[in-house]
Amino acid sequence: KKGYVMRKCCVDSNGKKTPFGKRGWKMFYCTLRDLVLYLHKDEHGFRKNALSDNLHNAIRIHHALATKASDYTKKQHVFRLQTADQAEYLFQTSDSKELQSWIDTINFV
Ligand code: I3P
Repeated sequence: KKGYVMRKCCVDSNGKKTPFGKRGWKMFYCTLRDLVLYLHKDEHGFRKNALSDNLHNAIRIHHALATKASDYTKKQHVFRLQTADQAEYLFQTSDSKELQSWIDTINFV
């Protein structure tokens, strides 16, 4: 699965709240492959910058859980991703169909 999403970091992989200044929403072109969610700047950049992209913006989704973020009311079509290493992210998708599709893809790969 692939597509544009907005991402917000909430909790870092050390289990601590993401520091102020790093909790903004950022757009990425997201691809899911081999239990890793790769966040690229855009759909072209990810070939050229594959290595640096992958090092900095890869989220391992083995034993991760995606759930609708119904408690987050500032934006629509948002899901929460909790990873095995305690990190937590919010992802905004384009519509309710995409929301469910990302959740199912992440949870049932
Ligand atoms: C964050 C940015 C986010 C906001 C977050 C801010 O600032 O304004 O949009 O989250 O609020 O910290 P920065 O870009 O400097 O990191 P919301 O959109 O959810 O309000 P937060 O501190 O409550 O997470």
